[in-house]
Amino acid sequence: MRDAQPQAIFLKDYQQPAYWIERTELTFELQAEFTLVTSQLQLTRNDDVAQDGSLTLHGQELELLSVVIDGVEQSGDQYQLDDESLTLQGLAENPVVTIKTRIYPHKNTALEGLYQSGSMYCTQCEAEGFRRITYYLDRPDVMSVFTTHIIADAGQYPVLLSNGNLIAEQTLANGTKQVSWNDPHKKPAYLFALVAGDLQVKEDTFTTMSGREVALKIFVEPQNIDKTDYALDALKRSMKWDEESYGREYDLDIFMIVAVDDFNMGAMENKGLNIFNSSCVLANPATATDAAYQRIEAIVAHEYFHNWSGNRVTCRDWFQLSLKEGFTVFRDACFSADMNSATVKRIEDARIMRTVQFAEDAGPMAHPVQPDSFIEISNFYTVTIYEKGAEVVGMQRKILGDDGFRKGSDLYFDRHDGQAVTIYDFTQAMEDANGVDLTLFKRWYKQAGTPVVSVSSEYDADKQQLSLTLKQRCPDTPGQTDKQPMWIPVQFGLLNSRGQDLPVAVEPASAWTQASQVLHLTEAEQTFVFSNVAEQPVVSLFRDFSAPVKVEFDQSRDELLFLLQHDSDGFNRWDAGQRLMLQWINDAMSGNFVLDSAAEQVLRSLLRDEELDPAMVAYLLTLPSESYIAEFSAVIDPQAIYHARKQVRQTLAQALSADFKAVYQRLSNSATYAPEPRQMSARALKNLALSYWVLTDNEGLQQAQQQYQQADNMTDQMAAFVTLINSSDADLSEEYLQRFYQQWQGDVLVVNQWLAAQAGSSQLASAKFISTLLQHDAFDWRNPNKVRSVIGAFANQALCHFHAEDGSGYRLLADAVIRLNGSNPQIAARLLAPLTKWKRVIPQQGAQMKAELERIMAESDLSKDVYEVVSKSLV
Ligand code: B3K
Ligand code: ZN
Repeated sequence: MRDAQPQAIFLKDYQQPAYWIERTELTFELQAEFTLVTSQLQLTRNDDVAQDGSLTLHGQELELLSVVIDGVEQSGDQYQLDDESLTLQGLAENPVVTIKTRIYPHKNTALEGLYQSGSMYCTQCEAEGFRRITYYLDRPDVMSVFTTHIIADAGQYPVLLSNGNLIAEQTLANGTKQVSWNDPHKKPAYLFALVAGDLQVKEDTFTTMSGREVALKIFVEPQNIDKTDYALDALKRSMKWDEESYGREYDLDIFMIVAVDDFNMGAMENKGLNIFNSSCVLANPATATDAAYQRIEAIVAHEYFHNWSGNRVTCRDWFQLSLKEGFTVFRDACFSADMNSATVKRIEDARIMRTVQFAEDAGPMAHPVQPDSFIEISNFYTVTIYEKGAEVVGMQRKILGDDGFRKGSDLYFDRHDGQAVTIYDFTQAMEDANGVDLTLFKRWYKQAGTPVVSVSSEYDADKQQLSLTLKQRCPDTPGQTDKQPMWIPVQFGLLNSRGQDLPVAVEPASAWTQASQVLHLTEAEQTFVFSNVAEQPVVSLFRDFSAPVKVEFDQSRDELLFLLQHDSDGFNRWDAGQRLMLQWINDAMSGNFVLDSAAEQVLRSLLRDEELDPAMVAYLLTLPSESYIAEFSAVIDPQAIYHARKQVRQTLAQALSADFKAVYQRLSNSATYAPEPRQMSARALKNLALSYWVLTDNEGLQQAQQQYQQADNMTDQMAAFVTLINSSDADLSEEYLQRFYQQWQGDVLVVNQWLAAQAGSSQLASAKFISTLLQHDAFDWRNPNKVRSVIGAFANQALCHFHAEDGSGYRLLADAVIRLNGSNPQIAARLLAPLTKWKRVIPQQGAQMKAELERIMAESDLSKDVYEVVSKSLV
């Protein structure tokens, strides 16, 4: 264990800085062994805070070469230096400070600050990476105009990029090149970016709503130039969508994207120069699956949308992270819903909330959307900040209506353009634009944990009245007890016996928004009375996943089947089916699962319904995943879940085998592949049908081999590959593992999919198998994508192996975390999540998980990142 325990930082301690930085001029000299950084800062004293003429700048892993204040070089006794800061003294009101540092990008394995990815240089500065480049006020409320000069070898690094507009470019006599960029928009340092490399560019233009032409450029390594079309198209659609949906126009004359292979996250919204993990931007039909295309569309949009929600209006401090992330995820989700199927998108979002976010809420790292404290901010780029934050924005739209929400967002952007603000500035704009009081609603930002709503209903045939009683509670979470009731929007409908929605009138009328069919649950317990209800209806609650809550509502299997067939809300059709399937899986766990014929008929009719969106049918026929089932279990028994799910899956495959085969055949066609919604939807169902078909019929397996050989696209090839390697025929599995690698070993992104497919396989991925995979030439501990493809896929998907009874899976994960703790702490901490659930897993397994956490805790030199997650998990 480390000697000094890392300290928490608290929201309540926020203070403005002693100085603002008006202008920042940076010069980077990229040399083979190191980089020299000269930073000239024009400071202005902040008269709003008490002054003593000193200023503490952040800095980490820097070699300080010199400090000059207003032309006077400072001697070592004129400033204080430690591992994390540089404190200057005796500053005037508007001093100019020039600081020189030396840094070592090629030794930077944490991938924060300036580092090398393959043959190129790139940066990642959010949240606190800029302090690894130079001493600075590395906090988001300090916004500055940046000018950047880059000097590098002209042959090796012909492309030199930074934020804003190119203002000068020259080749110097000694074979070096110098370029200068200026970004006229004030921004925090976390949005700074620099790229240097021998890159090719794909170019296009976009004409904004006011008629300005913007140059669009995607820079990639030469071998990837044929993988840029889709991202460029998604970018143009995003730019247009943001103009139409939010009235937001792009504000520079150039927008650049760069693809890099070594990247901790998906992508980064640096002003005018987005940097992307190559897996989130590069695609062509032969190498990328439909899912990858959809991911690219969403992430390109997300980073672009940040230009307003994040860059123009930024966060005052990192406790406000969800201000930009929750809002931007909400915006990209609406964009994806508009580009594809809104219902399917909602199902996908709910699956993530219910598996990953609800799990986070129920674990030791549970935190509010606006946290009160953190040890390491990198640990707070979570599903709670992002996805729950997006749900909280979405609930405001449900409450205010689409038009009211747009008025609120217009006011927010206009009022705070160029500012660094808080989450409550966002809600204030919503309140002011609509004349509503969201005081109660704001509890969603401060209370951690997933609220539970329990429902009872009573129908009085004589009075033709239905009463619905809703009670809410929210479990204790670390540091938070006795939660207050939340404002929960409950979108609902009542179905008559023909499956149609009944018109309703609700009492109390004040708790009901008729236009959006939303009940407002704001108290611990409320009863809503519906009158003129001519027959006993089937109740459909939380349509469209209108609030991120758990629901306890004891509806019969017949009612669930009815909703699955008839609900006018597609989301709730799916939800009813999942609730039913969870019951089957529970039946299977207690050894008495039988598929009744009514359910079988309904599933069959769904498969035969050609009017339904095929992607929707695919979701309706997909069993809850093992992690989804785990979240609905009081105590998690991973082996029992695995076997029960497998049994139900096999039973469905058998009962519906002829239909799966027919669906497969109906949807197989020879149209040229295109990553467009209709085709993607058809492929989703076709490949789901194949995955069932192979379970019962040798013919299915042969078809999978044929599909593998004939596929002209990765979606079909990968779907066939996954079924083949998971077949019970070990020789067949091995044969296809080899064949796939032989074909694709030259394409790193495809090889990563190959790694993930086997590492996440319940059939293959024992800890021993994974250990062998870690020795493969295709694996590299320094590359986060590869670590995620192997260790991440293993610990999050191959649950029966991760939770092997002998503890080998836990040991493997802990070894990986210990190994990565030194080289890439962010990735190490992220990988840990599955172990943190130990208290919820059956005791004999949980104890072994805990022992591995203790082993990690006993390591010396734990990073802040890993220390925070492990120490909080062991409380
Ligand atoms: N804002 C970045 C996340 C950076 C995370 C740094 N640890 C990507 C995004 O959410 O758009
Ligand atoms: Zn984001």
